[in-house]
Formats: sequence, structure tokens, C-alpha cells
Amino acid sequence: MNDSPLQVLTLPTSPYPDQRPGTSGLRKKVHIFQSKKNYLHNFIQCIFSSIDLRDRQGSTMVVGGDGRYFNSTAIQVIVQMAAANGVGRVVIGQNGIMSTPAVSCVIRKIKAIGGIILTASHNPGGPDGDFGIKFNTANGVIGPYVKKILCEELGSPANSAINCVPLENFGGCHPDPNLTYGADLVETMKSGQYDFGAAFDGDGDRNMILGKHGFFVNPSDSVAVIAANIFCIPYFQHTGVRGFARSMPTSAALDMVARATKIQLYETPTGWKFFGSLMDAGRLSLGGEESFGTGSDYIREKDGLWAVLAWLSILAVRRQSVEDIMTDHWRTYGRNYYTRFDYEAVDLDAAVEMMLDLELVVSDKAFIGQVFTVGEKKYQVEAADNFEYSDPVDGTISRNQGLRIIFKGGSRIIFRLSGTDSFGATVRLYIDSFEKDLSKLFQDPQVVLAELVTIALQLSQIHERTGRRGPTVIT
Ligand code: G16
Repeated sequence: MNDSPLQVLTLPTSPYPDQRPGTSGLRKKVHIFQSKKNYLHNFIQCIFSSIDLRDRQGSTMVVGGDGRYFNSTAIQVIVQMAAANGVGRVVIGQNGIMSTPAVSCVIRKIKAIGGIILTASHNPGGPDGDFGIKFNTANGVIGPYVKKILCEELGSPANSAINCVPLENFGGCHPDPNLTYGADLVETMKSGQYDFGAAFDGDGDRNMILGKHGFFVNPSDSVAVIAANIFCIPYFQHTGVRGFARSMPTSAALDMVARATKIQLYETPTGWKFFGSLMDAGRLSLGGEESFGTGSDYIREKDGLWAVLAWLSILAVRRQSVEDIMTDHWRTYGRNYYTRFDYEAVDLDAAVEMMLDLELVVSDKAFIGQVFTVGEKKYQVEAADNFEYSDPVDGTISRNQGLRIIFKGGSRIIFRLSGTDSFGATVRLYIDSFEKDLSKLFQDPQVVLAELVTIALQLSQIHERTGRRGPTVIT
């Protein structure tokens, strides 16, 4: 504008072919953002350019992040570029920090045009770690929220909030809340001193639930338990329940509850955005993913604290331990034994080639009906495909969402390439097997699933192809 005291600069730049957003935004090593000219600027400009100029002019935008290294540098750039792109107001979290679910909530409350979230979520932080950018459209660290809600408002002792001060490198800890990276918490819980434990990632959208003695609630089970006890949660007493959803690789535990309660179930590709579309259409109330994400339609993101509060509501009504609630659930609905193997940072070409070859194998007609024998057990292939999803709201088709091998009886082997890694490729292998025999409900998942793992390793030749001897993380 002519009368503006600010001068808009136009800077030449050229595109980077590796700036393809994955499952949830762009994630790269910090040094890539620092060393490649305009790397951050290019991506941010693409975000602004994707918004119609008429909507952008004078609009309000939310910016926040998990406080990781490079956040404050990025925010300075974003504010300047927002002004140059005609955005009227930028709402920034205090010290640049705002959890992913909080950004979603603020966007909806103040009717912002969208929000830029500076996080690489569960990936490590610090100068040698990862940085990431997500953009949430108009439909939508964790520590300060834990202190405020769990300690100040609900009265948990202050020393129950551990690692809750935002740090640029997360104090050297890995922010992914799982059994491997959350091992300290599991050990602490094993002492039997505490009844309930939870871990979150830096941007607060993931959660891990633990009971006394470190009893682990698998995330696929967690959403199923919340679904089965949904009316213990006041929010749903008011809104009712419209539908349940899980991502394809998430175990089918939720399906059992949906069937019993006659509530519609949606199976989507990995990525919370698929739930967002269903929520916008009023079809979905509760969703969960095996990747430690759980949430409801009050915002358009998964929300770790929400999941914890949901569990606490259930505990308060049922007055049972986490373990008792979980084991009761298995007795009622059967148990989906479940595990995920992650092969992190493997060679990209080797991973892509493995997936292509595996797809050829599973898409061969002769594959259906094939019987795999491991020890005394036999598994017959009932169906196999590369998962494809047609959005029931707008008909958009998402292809290539993971290779599925489904055996008679419902056991499944799934292979996917992660869309959130920043270096090389991460191959995810998911195994799901249903058991309803009451005498077999309390076994070690790794023992129960060992045969299916053997079949998966044989079929994919993943160790031979990647030079690995085993996964980096087992959940
Ligand atoms: C993101 C998505 C989730 C997805 C997860 C893992 O979470 O929002 O929907 O399940 O990544 O994706 P992938 O298996 O492709 O690595 P977050 O918490 O990393 O933003």
C-alpha cells in the first residue's frame, strides 16, 4: 500500500524439489533450514500463496511452536513475510510457544485464516535435530499446559510434572512418547508408587498412557477404551456421538466397540487431516491412531492432554485401575495383539525398492489364498492391497497409503513408509492379530505376534535390503 510505512521487498528465489510436505507438514534437519538459501522463506511463501489473496488481506493468522531450536528465528521471518503478504494480524504464543492442539483451538476461537505450527513433533530437537513446519487451515509445549491444567487446576502435586520446562533441545531427550523414548517414565512407574502416568511429545498432540507398575496402554487400545466408556466424558454427554475413526494401520480394537455400539466407523489413511474432514462434516466424534494420537471433534488436531483428561474421567467414574479397565475391555471385546516395528533412517532407495517389490508380490492374484506356515501355525492370505481411501465427504481419492496383507481370521501385516521423517526413509511394519479366547488374553504381544513378524520379514526381506538386523523402535 502506498501509505504504508513498511516497504515490501520482492526477493528472487528458486524452488527446492525436496520440499514435499509429508504426513504432517515439512520436516528436515535444522542445518538444512540454516544452510540452504531461502529454504524457510520458500516454504512459508508457499503457505501464504496457497491462500486466496482476498482471504489473506487483513486476515488473522496464528503462529506457535514447541519451542525447539530455530523456532524464534523462524518466527521473526514469518512475521515479516506475513506483513508483506497482507496478513493483518499475527497471534503468537507467549515466547513463541503453543501446542498443536492449542493452535487448532485458537484458530477456531478467533476465526483465524489458519495457523503455522513450528514443530517436528516427535522428532528430536536441538541444532543437530529436526525442525518442521505445519500449516493448519481455518478448520482448524506442552509443559506449561500440564502445569496449568493438571497441577494448578486439578491439584496434582507440582513435582508430578516432569520435563515440563520448554527447552530448545528438549533437554537432550527424544520427544516421542513411546516405550523406547519414554523408558524413564516406565521405570518410574514400575516402582508401583503411582497409579497413572502419561507422556507427551513437544507439541502436545501425542500421548502415552501408563498404569500402575508401568502397565502400558497401547494407543490402538486407548481409543477403543475411550470409545467404550465414552459417556463417562461430560463433553460427549452433551454432544452425543456421531462416529469413530482410526487410521488404517491402527489395530481393529476400535472396530469391535463400533460394532457393539452400532456407531459408524471410518478407516482412513495415516494423517489426522483425514479425521478433520469427517469432523467438519459432522460425522466424527472420536478418532485415534496407533502413532499415539487421540482426540475428538472439539478441535481439528489430536490432543495429548485431552486424551489424558478423557482417561481421568473414565477412572473417576469407574473407580478401577488402568490395568483393570483395560483387562475388562479385552474380556468384553476380545484383544487385538499389536506391535509396530520402525526401521528409522534407512536408505531411501532401498526402502522404495522394497515397497515396490512387495507390492508386486501382494498384487499377484496367486498371492490370495497362499498359506504361510510358521512352526505349527498356518496363516492363509484372504486379501492384500495397497490401501486406497475415498473421502466420504468430498470424494477425494488418496492412493498408495500402505501395503496390507489380511489373513483369514483378521490378522494383518502392514508395511508403510513414514511421511514424517527428515532423513532417508523410515519403514513401518505393523502387525495386528485378534484374540477372543479368554484363556489367551494375557500374553506378551511380542510372543503372540512372533510368527506374523517372521512372515513379514521373509516376505519383505527388509533386513537383507536395508542392512539392518532389527528395528530401531518396537512399540
Ligand atoms: C503426524 C500425523 C499423524 C500420523 C503421524 C505419523 O503426527 O498427524 O496423523 O499418524 O504423523 O505419521 P507417519 O507414520 O507417516 O510418520 P505428528 O504428531 O508427528 O504431527
